[in-house]
Amino acid sequence: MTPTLILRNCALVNGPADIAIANSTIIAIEPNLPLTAPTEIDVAGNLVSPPFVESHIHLDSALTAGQPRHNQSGTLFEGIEIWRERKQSLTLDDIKHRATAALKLMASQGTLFVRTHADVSEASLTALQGLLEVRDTVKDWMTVQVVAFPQDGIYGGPKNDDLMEEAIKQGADAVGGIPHYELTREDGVRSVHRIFDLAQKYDRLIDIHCDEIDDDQARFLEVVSACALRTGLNEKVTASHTTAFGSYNDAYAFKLMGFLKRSQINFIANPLINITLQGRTDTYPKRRGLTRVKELWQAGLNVSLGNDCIQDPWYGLGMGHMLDVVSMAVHVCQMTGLKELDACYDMATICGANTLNLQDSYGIQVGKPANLIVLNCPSKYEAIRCRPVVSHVISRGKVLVETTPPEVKWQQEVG
Ligand code: 17E
Ligand code: FE2
Repeated sequence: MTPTLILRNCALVNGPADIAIANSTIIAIEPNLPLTAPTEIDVAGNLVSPPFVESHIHLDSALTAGQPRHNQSGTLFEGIEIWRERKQSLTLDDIKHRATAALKLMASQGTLFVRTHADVSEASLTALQGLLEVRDTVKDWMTVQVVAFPQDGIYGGPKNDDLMEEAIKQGADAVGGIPHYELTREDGVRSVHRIFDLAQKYDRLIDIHCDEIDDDQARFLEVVSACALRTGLNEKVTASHTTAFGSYNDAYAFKLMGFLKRSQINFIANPLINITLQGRTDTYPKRRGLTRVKELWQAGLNVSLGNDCIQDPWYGLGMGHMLDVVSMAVHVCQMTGLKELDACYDMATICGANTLNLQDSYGIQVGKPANLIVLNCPSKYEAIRCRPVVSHVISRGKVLVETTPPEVKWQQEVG
């Protein structure tokens, strides 16, 4: 096969190499490749990485901050109230326009795999239909998974359960949930069982907003883990947020960790949002409100990262950049050792692909689809420290975006 694109002088995790691509597939990776291609890019020793994976975002509410008002308390619950008002006026065009703008921003920063939640507790299912359409429209340059997410609870309204099932029939990739926001603990447990029944009936993945609260009594994670173990769905299951895990007593956390290792479910932390929304009812000392990322990683469990929000009722800031998320994880989870820094970078790449169950088609290996990014720095460590420009985004074997790093020009002799 003759290459269509060659990247020269790449810094890869296993050392320097050239990468040859034919159409949309990686066909060779070795130093000083004796091949030529119509397009060759010298990346000059910069880091070439698999693309970032955004494993948790809400594209239906992205770019709506301030509509109809800003979140003053900074709590999850005020965010849900504001979104309940905003979602009354959703249209397909509104959703598609904002979701596409957010995806383009994310792709330009090196993210090519995204899992988004779509609120399905809104009677017209407009958010879901808009995001399913977007998933299809962008598929030649971006992979999107859509989770049917019942923001107001599966049992929070009389129609919500039926709406969930309808959303899955219409093509959602994963079944979502929010047990800590169901009206009672019993409803929360029942909702988890319902999610697993639906996932089995329609053969879908599971991604549950689980225990997103500082309440040390929020214990739906053990229910999710037990259901994963009993159904054998294991790595098809993801627990998002699990911030209460940061507040559990150590004896319970220790026991739970053993169960989690048996169930092999995935975890997603959203450090920017968790550090912002949680701890709001504390005085001092104020909790960090993040799940036990370092300990889950040390236990060998798959942990990935997400932005959760880009300018929405829960978080008025946000650029959808995965290196912002990685940096926050490093700081809040105190993962500053060299191996820990590397692990946090992996949480935004390969671990995200694991969460999305895409690992077979993800990564820089011969025979895999040619999706990769070039960062303007030599290593993962420098990527976290310097937050470099992603100079090239290559999707399906073609250059999708190029960004020229800024040039600093001193106008005076100093020093
Ligand atoms: N909805 C929710 O329940 N939790 C969140 N963090 C966001 C939306 C962003
Ligand atoms: Fe979320």
